[in-house]
Amino acid sequence: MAECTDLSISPSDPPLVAIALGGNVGQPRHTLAAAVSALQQVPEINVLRCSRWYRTHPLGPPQPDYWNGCVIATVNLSPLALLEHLQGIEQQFGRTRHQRWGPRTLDLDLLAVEDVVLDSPDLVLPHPRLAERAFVLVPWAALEPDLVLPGLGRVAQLRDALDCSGIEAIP
Ligand code: A4P
Ligand code: MG
Repeated sequence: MAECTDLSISPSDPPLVAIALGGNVGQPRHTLAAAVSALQQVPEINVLRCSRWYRTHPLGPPQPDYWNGCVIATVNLSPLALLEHLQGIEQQFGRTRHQRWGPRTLDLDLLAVEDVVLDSPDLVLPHPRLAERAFVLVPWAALEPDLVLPGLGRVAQLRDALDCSGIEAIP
């Protein structure tokens, strides 16, 4: 019988994940802080670090500026189960889906789960558009500049390849 010797992944060694937060409807300062609390209240999610918040020019149709940030956590859930929690929290904060890239109270995107590469109908990892998004990479690189993403490279290197002029840290 084959013996399993790879003990690198076990329930006591949950994977590190990065989650992007964004919103531009209502009171984003309050919503983003409350979303971090909601994440912390999920027993399987342990929030380790949260970036500061950034005011960012909107990508997509004309709409108000966004507030964006990033959270690093360990998570004892499958990536799909985590995505379901994120979508549940979005709904809790009144998120509705009218228009792609349109205004929203809260957007929680799963950026990466360790070095998992996934291409399923409901979940793509790393997040498929992260390398084009300065509003994602600026907060993330402040937390994990040296993280290497499969097929993409270092987070800070990805940030440095983009125009970050529309991103302003909120005091
Ligand atoms: N999905 C697949 N992979 C993932 C993943 N890794 N994380 C699927 C999250 N979701 C993932 O997402 C659409 C579907 O993608 C989900 O049903 C899920 O199964 P959504 O949140 O419903 O739609 P969305 O957010 O409108 O689409 P998308 O393409 O994720 O938009 P983005 O890229 O999030 O852009 N401007 C600024 N300044 N700041 C922003 O935060 N955000 C957007 C939305 C537009 N402009 C912005 C900002
Ligand atoms: Mg989204």
